[in-house]
Amino acid sequence: MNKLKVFARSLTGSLLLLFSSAFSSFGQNTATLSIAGEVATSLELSVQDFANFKQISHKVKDRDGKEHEFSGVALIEILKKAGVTTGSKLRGENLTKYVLITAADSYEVLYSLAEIDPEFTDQLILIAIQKDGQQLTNGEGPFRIITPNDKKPARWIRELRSIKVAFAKN
Ligand SMILES: Nc1nc2c(c(=O)[nH]1)N[C@H]1C(S)=C(S)[C@@H](COP(=O)(O)O)O[C@H]1N2
Ligand SMILES: [Mo]
Repeated sequence: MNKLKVFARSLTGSLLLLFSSAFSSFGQNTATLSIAGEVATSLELSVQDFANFKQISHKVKDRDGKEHEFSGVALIEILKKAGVTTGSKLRGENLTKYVLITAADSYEVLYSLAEIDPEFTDQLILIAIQKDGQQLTNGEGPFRIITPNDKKPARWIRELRSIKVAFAKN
């Protein structure tokens, strides 16, 4: 084989590699989730980071009555990791803190800390990363809140990107 042929071959090989890696990541949403505000440590979490937390699955019915199993990590676990005032610290003025959750489309929803803390409630607020065993796709993921206890899914925020903890009072 002459040198030109070898060169052409390796060039084709690297181009193929380049395209295949570009296409395999195509459609895969690598957006991260930030946790900031009234926290001890701000966090920036990827889907991969979620493997470091306790995994929870929950079956819910969507608006058409179809059942789906969502899996991920409880919101409280992420807040604890960021050092938010939960448990015995959730008293006094800390009870005026809220969690503002913002999505890629600027949709926002709010929960009070007491609504999330297991010393106040048994309800689950899940940050799902999978639906029926598959990673959440664009338009829904990579992160979505699931609050099974809410009678309507308006706070089941899709594509959440940021969680901000703040004081409601001045
Ligand atoms: N990011 C984002 N999440 C959102 C909304 C939205 O507009 N943007 N709409 C909410 C409302 S009002 C409803 S009823 C549900 C609908 O969920 P579905 O699209 O899975 O049926 O998503 C909620 N999550
Ligand atoms: Mo809605």
